[in-house]
Amino acid sequence: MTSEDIVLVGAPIEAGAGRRGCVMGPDAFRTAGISEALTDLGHRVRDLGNLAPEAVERVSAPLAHLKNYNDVVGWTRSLHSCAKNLANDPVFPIYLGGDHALAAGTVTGHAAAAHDLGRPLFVLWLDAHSDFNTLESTQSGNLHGTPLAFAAGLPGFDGFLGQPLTHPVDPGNIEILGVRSIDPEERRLLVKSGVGVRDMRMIDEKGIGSLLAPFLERVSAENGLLHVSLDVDFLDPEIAPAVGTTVPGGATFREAHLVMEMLHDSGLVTSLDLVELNPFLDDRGRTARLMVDLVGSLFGRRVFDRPTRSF
Ligand SMILES: [Mn+2]
Repeated sequence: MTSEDIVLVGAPIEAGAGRRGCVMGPDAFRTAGISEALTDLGHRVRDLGNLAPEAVERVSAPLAHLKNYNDVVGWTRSLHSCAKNLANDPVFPIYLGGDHALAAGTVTGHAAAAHDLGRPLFVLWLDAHSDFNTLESTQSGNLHGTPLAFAAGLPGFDGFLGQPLTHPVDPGNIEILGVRSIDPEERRLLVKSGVGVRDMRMIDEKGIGSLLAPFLERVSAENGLLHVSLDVDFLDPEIAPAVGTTVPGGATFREAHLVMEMLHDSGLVTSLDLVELNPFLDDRGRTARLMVDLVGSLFGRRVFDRPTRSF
């Protein structure tokens, strides 16, 4: 596979979020020039258009407070199949969300494909939240708070694919970076599962680069595949207002680009989610453009390249 073949898959799901607007996300990424930005960097880009949720016969939610359960199940199934198929092609898929519930399908699809390839899948979750609630532990009932728990194989999610998840991601291969809002029960589940959690305080104390580097070394040492799931709310709301779940104190412009440049330099990333962009809340497209700029850094653009000057 060459990194030149990038496919864009729109997933206009908003059923997992607490407020409407993410349905416009894929088109906002397109309007912000995601294809052009990647093409300008020398990559070949194919936009597959928008996916639709699989039609599922009405399944009732296992618990009454879960919102839009049926819609999320349909999306999870179509995204799971799509991701599993794309992982077998020599392409780099970018999933344009849509809310973070889309990762229930993409991460598990890539995990299944990785198992068939005999390689471990690692997941870097860039997010203000850990999205590690189970169907029982979620207080809000918004399913975008649950995809990582599902992908890690926690119980209670058999309805998502209509069968038990055969190839969950090893929780020890998951790293959550930038988190600053975790529910008490989620925290307990994270600790018990052994997921890597690097919160903003650690970033302040150690620097984001020195937190990310050991994880990338481990992915490399174990010949892993690396799926990156980038939630808009990873970023500070001052620079990225277009998200329904803002939490103050997020990653800065410089920290976010450093992460993307380190990921590029590592050559390890094999698939990417861009989620929770809510264009209804944006300020003249600035969040969409920032997300596209970050994708540019992931694919080789150097924001902070300084030409050598002689004085
Ligand atoms: Mn999220």
